[in-house]
Amino acid sequence: MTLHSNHHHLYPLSAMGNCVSSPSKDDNDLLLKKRDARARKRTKSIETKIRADERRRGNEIKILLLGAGGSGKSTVLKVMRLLHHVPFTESEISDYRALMYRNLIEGLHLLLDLCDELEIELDPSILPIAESLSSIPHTPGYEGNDFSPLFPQEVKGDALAIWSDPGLQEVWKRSREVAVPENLPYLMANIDRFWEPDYVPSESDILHARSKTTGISETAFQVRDHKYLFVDVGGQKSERRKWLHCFDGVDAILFVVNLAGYDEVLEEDRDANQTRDALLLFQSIVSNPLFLSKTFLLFLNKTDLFDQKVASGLSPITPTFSDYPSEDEGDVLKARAFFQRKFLRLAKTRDSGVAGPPLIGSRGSNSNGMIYSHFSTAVDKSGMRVIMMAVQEVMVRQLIAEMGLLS
Ligand SMILES: Nc1nc2c(ncn2[C@@H]2O[C@H](COP(=O)(O)OP(=O)(O)OP(=O)(O)O)[C@@H](O)[C@H]2O)c(=O)[nH]1
Ligand SMILES: [Mg+2]
Repeated sequence: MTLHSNHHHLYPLSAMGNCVSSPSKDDNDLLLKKRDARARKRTKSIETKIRADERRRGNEIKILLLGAGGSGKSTVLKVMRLLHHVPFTESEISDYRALMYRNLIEGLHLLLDLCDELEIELDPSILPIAESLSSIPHTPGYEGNDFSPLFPQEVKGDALAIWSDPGLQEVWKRSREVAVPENLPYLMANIDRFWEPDYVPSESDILHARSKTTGISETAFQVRDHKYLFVDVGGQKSERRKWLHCFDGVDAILFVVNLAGYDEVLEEDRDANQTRDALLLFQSIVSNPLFLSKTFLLFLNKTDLFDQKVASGLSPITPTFSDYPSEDEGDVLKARAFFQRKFLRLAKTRDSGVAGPPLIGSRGSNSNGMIYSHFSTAVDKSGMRVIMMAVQEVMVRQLIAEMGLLS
């Protein structure tokens, strides 16, 4: 994980502080301690500068992805991979096949559990099917060669029968109370394809597949003259304490928000509203002293789901955000702007480049970094192409500006 571990030659600097002669032993000790501390500080700042310089020479741009669990960080990375034609290996494709199955079965299992919890009754004729589906494993079987997961034929019929039950649809509508994977309608709509013997996941399937990130992973892309290093972390609460390990030497924070989470709870904490959690998280990151001079890219994501939700009139905003004007319920653009303002207000010391063509602020060495916000739909490759081009333009301009300052 550590990218630059070859700077040990700098440490003797701090030892130099010890070469002094002074009158009393106590004074001397104190003096030495102070000098040591100063020297250590100097060493650290030199190290940081050298590291930054080295990365500049390699034209490397390091972007840290942050945001709550399920907001879409890993999906942004997947779409980058598709946009830059980094092919998926045979084993990754086979993993995605199995993941589609797993997402589908886990999603249905969750809904069936919820039936009991919410005391919603299924049609009596469907009960034996529900019973048998509940007991099947999440993972498909494998037969013969390791790369072809086996999807049992009867599971598909059972899944379709359960999904069409009015009771289960009722549960689905109430599922935001417990956070059910929102890719389930997509999976059910495409179920026939998954069961074909020569099924290969499409790009869209890969973007819709859900797998929680644990730990920290780095992915590099070469885009013309620049190497983009994306650092992806898990966003669930238990993962957040690991974030600290990757705060060093980043050029920008890409903060992803599930915009559609305004009436949903966190998967790992049913008492917490997703948007409130995201606002608190964003506030703590954007005001972190380490990041004051960093560029922020704010992706207000899942705009597709958000727009549908707001326009449907079934998920009003005012019950959770009473400061939203009730006469604006159902107005997609006003609702988008409302939440965008909420996030940007937390970064008020920064200049903002809201949508539109990217702006570049004056950036002296102690000026605050810019914030650029985008409404994104990470599962939409062509929409993301435009956004990622704008991001790359901002980052390259920043690099050029910083190189001007360094030289
Ligand atoms: N409809 C829709 N689904 C999205 C969008 N962005 C992400 N998703 C889906 O949301 C789910 C979660 O996305 P991830 O990228 O895994 O989220 P994450 O932020 O990496 O989550 P953690 O790894 O747990 O922190 C996946 O099923 C994605 O397909 C979007 O813009 N629209
Ligand atoms: Mg992830």
